[in-house]
Amino acid sequence: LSYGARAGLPNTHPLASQLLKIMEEKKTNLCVSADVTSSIELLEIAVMLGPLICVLKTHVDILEDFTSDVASKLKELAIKHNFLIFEDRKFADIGNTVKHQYEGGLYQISSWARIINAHALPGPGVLQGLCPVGKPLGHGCLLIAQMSSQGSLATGDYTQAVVKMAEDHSDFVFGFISGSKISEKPGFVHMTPGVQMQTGGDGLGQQYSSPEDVICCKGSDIIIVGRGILASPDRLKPAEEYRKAGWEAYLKRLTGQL
Ligand code: UP6
Repeated sequence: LSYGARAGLPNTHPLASQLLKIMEEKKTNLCVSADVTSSIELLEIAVMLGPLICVLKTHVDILEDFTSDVASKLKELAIKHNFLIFEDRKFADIGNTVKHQYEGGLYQISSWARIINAHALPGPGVLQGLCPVGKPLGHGCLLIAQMSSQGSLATGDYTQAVVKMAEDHSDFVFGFISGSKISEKPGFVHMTPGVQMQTGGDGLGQQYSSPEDVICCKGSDIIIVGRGILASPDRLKPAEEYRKAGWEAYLKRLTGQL
């Protein structure tokens, strides 16, 4: 099924629907991972790459100079360029703690990030803490079902248990962080990190697959690319190359030329 067709299915979460529509309209399944330490640089990335991406992923706690003004500007850019903001916070604590981490503290993540993610490790309590904060705001959560890092313990039965937890909480969970498609339910969106044109690793456990492999062979929906784009002095050119590679891999999958 095309992204657009999946957006219109009755069981698709409204946020997944919005995301799939953006992907179809902008012809992009690229999420840029804006792993920078300066707020100005983060905003520059959003301005420059906004038109090419469906999602901008942040790690707000690596910024050295975060203010609520940065979050407001990021929100404006997300509206202007039609992308969603994903704070890659990887919540992994008891419900009461993650609730505070999501809505409070220095970052007030729930006031600006449409998408967050969580580990399923603590059990459903992690979602019971996050959901009452995010759901009324129309936000959604991805569960981390697999990781790209070498030796990850999120495999096999664990991954299957995560799929079950997502299905049981599909009013708030709309997809997964995973290396491949792990649920047959077309409303769930799969996002995959560890993507570069050059496969290999980074010497710190990261392992890379190509856009073609991730989208076409493994059946994921969105490629998450950080250093593959950020390491280049001219970020626009590699971003467009990744957008094109991801989109062509999707078209190839759709037309069955595997
Ligand atoms: N990320 C992974 N692997 C996972 C989950 N998340 O790499 O299993 C995140 C990292 C980083 C980005 O925290 O922000 O995706 C990947 O960046 P890179 O493309 O520069 O390796």
